[in-house]
Amino acid sequence: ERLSKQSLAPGPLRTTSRATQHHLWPQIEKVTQEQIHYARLGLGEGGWQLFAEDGEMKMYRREEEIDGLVVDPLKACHVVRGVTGHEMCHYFFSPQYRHEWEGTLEQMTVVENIAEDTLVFLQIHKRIWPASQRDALFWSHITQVPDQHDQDSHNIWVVVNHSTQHPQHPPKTGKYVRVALTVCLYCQTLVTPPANGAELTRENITCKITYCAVVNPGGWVPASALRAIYKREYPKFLKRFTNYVIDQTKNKPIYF
Ligand code: 6CM
Repeated sequence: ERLSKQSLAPGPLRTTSRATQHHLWPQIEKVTQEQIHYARLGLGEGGWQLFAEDGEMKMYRREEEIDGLVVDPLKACHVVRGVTGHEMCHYFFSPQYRHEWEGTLEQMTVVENIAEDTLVFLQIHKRIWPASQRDALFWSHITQVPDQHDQDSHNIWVVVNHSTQHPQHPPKTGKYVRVALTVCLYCQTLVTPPANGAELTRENITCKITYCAVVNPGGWVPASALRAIYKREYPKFLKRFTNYVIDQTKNKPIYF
């Protein structure tokens, strides 16, 4: 009964979480829908340039500046065997694993638990030469996405992170520069059913990942230094994160 009601509900997000009661919900829903749309757009239009490639992982950026600050949008595509999109998103969203894969992190605090699918994080990142140390305050929302072509499918999951403010955590001027970010991890699980009705194993599943990020550094960093940092750090992040999820899930039951 509950399921049929959910699939008849209008609009692309069908969450029943208590996050819908929070004052940030209209923004969370809007940004999440925009990010899903944006992740689904191809690389055809928009002048994306490939800047890093490693096996099936491809990373593209568009050079953009606002008031002299580099805010290059990034879009990465990857294909990872043996894991589901739900597993990918679970490890990306959940605070208990973050220190294990997020290499630029110094400190992380959950400053508000809005709902089980929606948290507000305050993160202090390691200082990377020659930039000043950064912090980031953002809400993070995990949700299942109905497939455009198949409303009954349950194989797409997404996590969206987007900067916000919190009265108890204003920027610490003079100590950290606060970055502004919008990040989306969009994951689709593809299943190749085994022949002769054999049991489904991790060999039969593949996860198609799209990762999009726009980070405004919040304060001046020389453009060439920042682009060099991104060129090194984004591929490092995506490889480390996906290998971490492969490693964590390999001996566990598949979590669709
Ligand atoms: O998406 C990623 N991580 C998520 C969980 O931590 C989340 C975090 C985004 C933080 C983005 C800010 C990174 C700042 C890194 C320090 C660079 C300092 C100098 C340059 C100034 C901007 O969405 C993975 C993020 C991977 C980033 C490379």
